Amino acid sequence: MFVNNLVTVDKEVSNLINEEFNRQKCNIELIASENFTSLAVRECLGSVLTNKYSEGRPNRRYYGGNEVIDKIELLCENRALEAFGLNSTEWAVNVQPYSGSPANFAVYTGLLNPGDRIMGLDLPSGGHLSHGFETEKKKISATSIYFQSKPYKVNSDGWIDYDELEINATDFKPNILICGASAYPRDFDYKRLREIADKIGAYLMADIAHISGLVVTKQMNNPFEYCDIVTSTTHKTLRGPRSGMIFVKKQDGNDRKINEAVFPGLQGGPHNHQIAGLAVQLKEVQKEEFKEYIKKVISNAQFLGEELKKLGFELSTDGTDNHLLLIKLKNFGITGSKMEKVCELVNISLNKNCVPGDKSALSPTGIRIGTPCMTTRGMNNEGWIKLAHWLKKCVDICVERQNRLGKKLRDWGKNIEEDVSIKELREEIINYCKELNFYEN
Ligand code: DSN
Repeated sequence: MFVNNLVTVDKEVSNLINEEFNRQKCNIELIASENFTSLAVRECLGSVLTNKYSEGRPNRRYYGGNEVIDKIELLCENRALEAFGLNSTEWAVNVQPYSGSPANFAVYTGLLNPGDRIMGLDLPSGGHLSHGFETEKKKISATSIYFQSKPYKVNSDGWIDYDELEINATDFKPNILICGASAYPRDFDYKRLREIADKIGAYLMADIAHISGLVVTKQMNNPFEYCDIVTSTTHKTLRGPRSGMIFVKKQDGNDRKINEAVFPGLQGGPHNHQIAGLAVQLKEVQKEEFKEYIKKVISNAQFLGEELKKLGFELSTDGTDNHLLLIKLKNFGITGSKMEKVCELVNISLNKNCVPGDKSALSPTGIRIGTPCMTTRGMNNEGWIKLAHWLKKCVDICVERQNRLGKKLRDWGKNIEEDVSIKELREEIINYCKELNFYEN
C-alpha cells in the first residue's frame, strides 16, 4: 500500500513547496509574464488526469481508455474557440502544446520546410526567442537553427517601425511574418502587418502569449481579424495553467499540418491535467469579472507608469497600452542588473530588460514590470503609489552604493545583504504583502 500524503512521503519537497508558497505570499510579484492561478485550475493540475497517456487527437488515440480525456480535450477546444469568438468552420485550435515555444516551433514545423524564412520582432527590441532569435555570432534559438531568420526592430522611442519593417520584409521575403512580443508596451497594427504579409505572400502569425487575457476580453486589437495563425501561452494574462494553444485558419490543410507537427512531429502524450485546467480558465475568462480584472490590469499599469514618471522614471514609449511597463534606468546611471538585485533583496520580483538604445543584451539598462499578479492579489491605488516610491528607493540604494563602492558589480554588491536600508525596506514590504489576498484569504 502506498502512502499518499506529500508531507508523509517527502518532507523535504513538502517544505520546499511551503517555502515557495511563503515567498510568493510575502513578495511583490512584478514579472510581467506570471500570474496566480485560481484554486480551481490548481485542482485540475493536482488531479488523476496526470496519469493518462492519450497520444493522438480526440477520438483518434493511440491508447485505450481515453473516453473521458477525449471529452475534456474537446471541451477545452470548444471553449477556446468560443472564448475568442471564433467560428469552428473557419478556425481550428490545438490545445496540446506544452507551452509557447513548443507551440511556435510546431507552427514552423507544420507550415515550413527546413531553411524557409521567418521574421519577427528582435529579442532586444522586446521580441521572443522563439521568433527566430540569433546573434551575429551564434544561432541561439532552434527556430534560427532550422529556419532562416531576420528580425525587425523598434525605433529609438520604443515603437515598432512599420515602414522599416515593410522595407526589410520586402527584401527578405519571409514565409511567415510574426507579430507578438515579450516586452512591448504597445498594441499591434495587424491591418498594416496583413498588408505587408499579402504583398510578399507570407502567412501572418500573431503570438499573443503576453496579451491573450487582453485580447480575449477585447481590451486590445483583435489579431484574429487579420492573422492566419495565432499562438499563445495560457499562464500569463490569461491566468490559466502553464500550457500552450495554436489557433489556425482552416485553409490549405494547415490545421492538419499543424496537428501533425504537434504530434507525432514534436511532442508525445498531451498533458491532460493542464488541458483540463485550461478548459476551466477558458470558461472563467468569458465572465464579466474577468473582463473587469483585465481592465484593472491595464489601468493599474497606466496608473503606476504615471506615478513612476512623477518620481523621475523614464518609460519606453512614454507609457503603456497593456499590462507592462518598460522602464529605462539610464538617466539614473544604473543598470537593470543592479536594480533587479536590490529589488530581489527587498522582496520585489522583476527582471532586467533591454530598452531601446542598449548596445549589449548582456548588460541591459532597463527593467520590465507587469501588473497581472498584483492585480490578482487586489493591490489598490494606495498600494501602487507605495510601490512607485519603493522602486525609487531601490534606485536610490543602487546609486548610493555605486557612489560609495564603485560601478563594478563585484564592488558594488559587496556585503549587500547587510545593507540596513535594504533590510528596513524588506520588512516594510513583507508586512504590506501579508495584508493582501492570497490563496488562504
Ligand atoms: N519568458 C517569458 C517572458 O518572461 O516574457 C516569455 O516566454
